[in-house]
Parts: sequence; structure tokens; C-alpha cells
Amino acid sequence: MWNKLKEGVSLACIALLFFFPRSLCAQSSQQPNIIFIYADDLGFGDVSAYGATRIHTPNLDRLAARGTRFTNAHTSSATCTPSRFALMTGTYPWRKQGTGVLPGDAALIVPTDKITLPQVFKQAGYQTAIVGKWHLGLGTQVEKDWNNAVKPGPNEVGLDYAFIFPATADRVPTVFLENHDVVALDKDDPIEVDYQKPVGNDPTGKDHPELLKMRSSPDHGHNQTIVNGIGRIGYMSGGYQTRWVDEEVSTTFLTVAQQYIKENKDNPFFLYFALTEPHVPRMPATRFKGKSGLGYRGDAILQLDWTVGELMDQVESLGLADNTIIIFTSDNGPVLDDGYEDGAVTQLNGHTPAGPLRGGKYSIFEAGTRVPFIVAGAGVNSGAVSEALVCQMDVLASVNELLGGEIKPGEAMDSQPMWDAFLGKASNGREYLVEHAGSLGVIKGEWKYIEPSEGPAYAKLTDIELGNAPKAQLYKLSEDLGEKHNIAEEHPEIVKELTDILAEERAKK
Ligand code: NG6
Ligand code: CA
Repeated sequence: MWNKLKEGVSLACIALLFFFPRSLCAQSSQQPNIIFIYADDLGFGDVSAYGATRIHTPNLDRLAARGTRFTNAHTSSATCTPSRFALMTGTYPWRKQGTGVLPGDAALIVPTDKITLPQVFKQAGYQTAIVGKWHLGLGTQVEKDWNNAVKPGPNEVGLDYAFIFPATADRVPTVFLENHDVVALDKDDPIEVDYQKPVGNDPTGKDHPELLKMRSSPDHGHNQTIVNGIGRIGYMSGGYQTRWVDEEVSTTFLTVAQQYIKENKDNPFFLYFALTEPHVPRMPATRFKGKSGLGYRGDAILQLDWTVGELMDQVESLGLADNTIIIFTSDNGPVLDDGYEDGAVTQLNGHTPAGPLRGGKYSIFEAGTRVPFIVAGAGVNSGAVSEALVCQMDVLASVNELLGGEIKPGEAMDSQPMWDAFLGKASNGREYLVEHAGSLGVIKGEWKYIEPSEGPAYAKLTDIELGNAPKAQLYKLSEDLGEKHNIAEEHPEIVKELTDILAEERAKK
């Protein structure tokens, strides 16, 4: 019925196109623009709408006030690449080898022959784009020529336009790519990248610490090629005109995103806006430095908040507010020392990045995957708080539900349609979700189970409790959100139920 209705609307639209400008048609259609804003390493407690008191995020709070704020929304995993893989493919990343945190020269890991989130939009006639951090690999192999078209990449998995950096800001190559090409490349100064051995003559952080404007933390190893006074992971030579200035990365992404929105305001679009804040190296624009009193990590969060505000204002001033949905979330939980001496630890000032949760980035405890998640805009319940259990991986099937597309059997198999939950209209979400860090856990209703694991309980480098233990763990989140009391032995029947779920999920092909 809905499809029929939409067919009717589309036919009417085609007819109308003969008489009216395109913009009128787009506005009369039922298809909302969707802007998916992905923060990098932002914790559950890093936003004032989520209870932070030492830092203020007025724009995210404004977004939350206009929309629905989720308190039990998750990313699939406690690190970046797997979470982004799940978002794009609608499948749990632990089903596939090679989906862990990728080096900057990795090959593309998203299949080009299966449904992806952007392809769901494309099926429905949307324009699609990514602006920001990619971190899902590029090309068919590690050894690649950065001086010619680098593909496959975002364009080959459904994103019509891409303005990205390849991996993370702490990994070479520190360049932007527009579609297949490195931006501002001078063919006479070719780029070479290697993660195994030094290339070229650039100084490294290891040999020339005196050249650093921000020191690497001991033992983290962010001490290879220096770009802009910051030691990176990996070696790079050449491409001097292409290298970004860290203080400008965020505004570059914002400017490109705003340009894209402006150019696409008359047609439905999906914009995947993948911010770099507050991931390391935290080097915010100079005007944000020192603003938060919490070191550069806090300053980067203020910059992120400002960026979201700019985008919201643009959507409004272009008259798109009634036809646009903004989804804001983070790819994994928070970390303070992730490789640089940037004041995140020494100037923490009582701030609690994970809020009431235990653990952080890399952890199977809740702070690893439970993240801020706000949906606001056209048709979304405003000023609401939802406790529905949802995962970013569900956006794919949910948008497909909205747009009436087709997903072949066996594709996006872990993505569940939850559109009403995302709109804040249905209070129930998933029955359960598998959480993923080094080990796996299951969250179901008020229960959280963590499978036994020989992995380390604690990471000294980042000062994070990873949640691994040789014995099964069971927490009653309704009473113990901070996962302090393991009551597995008192509830063998629940442990069994959740162990069975995990075994069933693992067995799925
Ligand atoms: C870790 C890096 C960390 C960060 C992370 C990826 C070390 C010691 N630490 O391996 O600095 O880059 O990978 O973060 O190398 S993520 O958010 O992209 O997953
Ligand atoms: Ca991340």
C-alpha cells in the first residue's frame, strides 16, 4: 500500500516536473534528507545532554531538545573500523576476518557486491555522500599507488561523492581524497606510504622528538613520520602540498559538507558526515585551544559541538528543517590517553567521559559500545528520551523500511528494521544485541552477559578496564549500570539463555 502510494507520488512528481521546477517536487516528496553525523571516540558522558557538567555542548543539547535522545543505543564494537563496517554493511564485524582497526594503507574491506547503507538510499533515488573519516580501507591491496586513482573506495560502495581522509588522523597518509584522487597532488612530488619500513627522509618522532609540537605518549608508538609537528603511525614521504594542517581538518570537512548540502538541497540526499573529533591527535582549530579547560580533548569536543550547530543552522536557513533528519552518534566509547600528551589526563578536572558506565574505548563493558545517540528532525518525537535498545547497524534496515527498498536474503543480516524506534515513536527496540570488543557480550532487557575470555582485564597503556575475565560475567543493568556486581553464579538460567544466544549468533552464516 505504502509502496503503491509512493509510486503514485513519484509518477505525479515526474508529471509535475514538466511544469514546475525540481525543488517543488523534492519538497512534496515523502523522502527526508538524512544527515548521519559520526563522532570519533565520543563517550556516553561527554555531552551535557547526557549529564556532563564539566563540559557544555549547547548545540548537541539543542539537537537533543528537538529530537529523541537514546540512552541504550550502541555501536557494534568498541573501536572504529568494526563499528563503521557494521554501519555500512548491516552485519556484525566479528563475522568477518580483517575488520579490526586498519592501518592507513589497508585495502577496502566493505564488499562492493552487497547492499550497503548508502546503496539503500541510492535504490530510492537519493544522492549520497561521505565527508570525513573513512577508515574502511582503499584499493584492492596494501601496496598501492597514491598518485593515481585510488579505488575501490567509498564511490564503489554506494557513495556518489566522497571527500575523506583514509584512516585516522594519527595514521599516514595525512591527506584528503576527493573521490579517487588525493587533493592538491603534485605529480612531481609523489606520495609514498609504508607501514613496515621508513620511506624518504622525513624526520620521525622517534629520532627527532625536538621537532614535535605535541609529544607522543611513551610506549604508544605514535612516533614515526612527523607531519605538522605531530608524530604519526606509519611512514610517508612526498606529497608536501597535499598534507593537511591538523587545525584545519575539521573546518575543511564542515565546509565541504555544507557545500554538498547546498548543492543538493533540491533533491533527497544522504550525507554521512564522519567527524574526526575527539580522536587523537587532538589538535583543534586555534580558536578552540584552551576553551574547555580540559585540555585539547575537551577543546575538540567544543569544536565538534560547534560544527554540529553550524550544520543545524544551515539546514534551517536553507529551509530544509522540515524535510531533514539528523542522526548524531559516536563510533565507540571514550579514551583519554590514546597516544599523545595532550592534557586529556592531566586536565581532566573531574570530567567523566563515560558517564555512569564502566570501561571505555576497547572495552566490552558498556562504555565501549553504549554511546550518545540523538535523532532529530522531520517526524521525530521531540524532547523525548528513549530507552529502546538499538544499534547503528540497524540504520540500514530501518531506512530500507522507510524507503521501501529491497535487501537480498543473506545481506545485511544483522540489521533490524527499527524506524519507529529511531523516530522516538516506539519504545521497544531490539530483543537483544551482541556487543563486541576483544570478546563478545550480549545485552538483553535488563541483563548483560560477557563471555569468559583469556584476554587482559586491563589496558595499562590507555588506563581502561577491558572487561575480560576467565569466568562468565552477568550484570543486572537495571540496578547496576556500572557493571560492578557479577551475579553470574546466582543466575545460571540467565547465563545459559544468553550463552545460547551467543552460540546461535556465532553459528549463523
Ligand atoms: C590504536 C592506536 C590508537 C588509535 C586506535 C584507533 C596505538 C598504541 N594505539 O591501535 O592511537 O589510533 O588504534 O582508533 O597504536 S579508532 O577509533 O580508529 O579505532
Ligand atoms: Ca573511534
